[in-house]
Amino acid sequence: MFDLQSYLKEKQKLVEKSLDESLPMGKPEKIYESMRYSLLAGGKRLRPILCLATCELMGGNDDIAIPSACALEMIHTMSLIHDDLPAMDNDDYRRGKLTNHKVYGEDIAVLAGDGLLTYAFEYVARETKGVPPENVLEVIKVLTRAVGAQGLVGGQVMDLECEGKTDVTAEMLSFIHIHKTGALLEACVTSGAILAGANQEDLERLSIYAKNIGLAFQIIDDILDVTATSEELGKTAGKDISADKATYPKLWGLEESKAKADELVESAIAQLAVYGEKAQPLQALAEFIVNRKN
Ligand code: GRG
Repeated sequence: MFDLQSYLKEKQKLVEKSLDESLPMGKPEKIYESMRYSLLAGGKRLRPILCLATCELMGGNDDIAIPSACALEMIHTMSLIHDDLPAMDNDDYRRGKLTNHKVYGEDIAVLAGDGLLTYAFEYVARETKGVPPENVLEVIKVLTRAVGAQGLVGGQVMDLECEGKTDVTAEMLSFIHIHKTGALLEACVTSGAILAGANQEDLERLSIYAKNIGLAFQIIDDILDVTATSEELGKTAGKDISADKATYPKLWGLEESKAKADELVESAIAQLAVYGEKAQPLQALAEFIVNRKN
């Protein structure tokens, strides 16, 4: 019987250690402190773990995937730092700690995000070992696509544009979620597969898995914003309502939103059937996404 809790614990330990080593202090100290403050602030480390799990499923190992796994967490962390800025969502808490700009000031927080984003790509290019260079290049392509206007940036802009609007449609909401959250989660899965040398058929199957869990992840995020406490979330709960955000619970209600997330996870898991028992970690991670409490 696959034990997700011990799997997560083991992989989280590896990710924490690798992240700590990936970004040693440098000069000027203030920027390194600020980057490390957010990068090492905890979090579920779901993105790096998805990359490691997919790489393993496709016949690779942690050693070849860990630089990309760390880079994915650097990119995710930068997006959280910028998302929390007063010009964006204006949050005081993240991962149970004061947000980066609350500790280091807005100027340094912007730069810490920029520093983490650029370093992520240096880190993949510099540290990936035992993978053909064309596959490393492909991973960099996948990551850049997930970050830019075709991914996180585009999703965030649409999110900002929809704030306070009463006529947001399901299509607009899906656009936000697919780009703002789904694109990076998809990149976690596909980069892990590419590093292991997966073929086109596997890549397409795993992309569908990832697209489904990506959307489910953000639906659950929206639900938790309504149902969980700030202590459970490590950030201010109820923020979507106070900021008049476009969310699934707002459009469909809580129950239908949860049903949609369950349906998406079921479709994701269906893609894994061909891999049998080997896919247990990816299956359990998909289930974790809808059952999580933060
Ligand atoms: C990428 C250049 C560039 C700019 C950033 C601010 C921004 C553009 C995009 C926002 C992206 C964002 C914050 C999306 C929300 C994703 C999300 C659901 C985050 C929560 O993820 P968890 O629950 O958090 O995995 P932990 O703390 O566990 O890692």
